[in-house]
Amino acid sequence: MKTKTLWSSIAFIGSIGIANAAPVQNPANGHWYDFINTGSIDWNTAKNQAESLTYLDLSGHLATISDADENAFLYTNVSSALGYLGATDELTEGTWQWVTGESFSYTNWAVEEPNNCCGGESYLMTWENGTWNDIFNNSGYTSSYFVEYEAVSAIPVPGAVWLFGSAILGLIGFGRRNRKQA
Ligand code: MFB
Ligand code: CA
Repeated sequence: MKTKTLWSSIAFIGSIGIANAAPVQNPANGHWYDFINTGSIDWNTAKNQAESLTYLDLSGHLATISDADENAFLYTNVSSALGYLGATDELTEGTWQWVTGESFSYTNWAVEEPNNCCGGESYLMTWENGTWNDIFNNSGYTSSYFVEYEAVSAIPVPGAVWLFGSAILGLIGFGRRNRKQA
């Protein structure tokens, strides 16, 4: 093999390591997930980046984990490498919150975590075995994040729309009752 060919092969193989694969869908909830390796990133930048991404018209956010199945799906089918997840206790130390506002009930902390180590760690990351660790915003431990794509459902419906909707349903119900009586 010529030296030049050898070097481009090595460069190509090297690039596979940081190439980002296509999102994969979790059949359990229909959401899509991806592992984005940036080379270097802090948690807050990863959060902003994830929220600027879309896939199939679905909005991205740092992945949030509801249960053991979702955690296992991520670890098994998306990546077993170190990456940020969408939770923080930066507002109140010890009170973890998902970036989406979902309830923080399921956890998969590694032994002795979260330990708020070394002056304070407030951001969530995975270890290679899918367990969780609290880490600094910019620790250098990971340069990657997990993004989750789903339809945004949290758009508040104004009260007037509900009133109008119930009025229409009321009219339909009234019409039906009248027909039955006739
Ligand atoms: C440790 C972890 C500890 C801290 C530290 C920065 O692992 O166990 O809780 O997050 O990293 C090496
Ligand atoms: Ca920790």
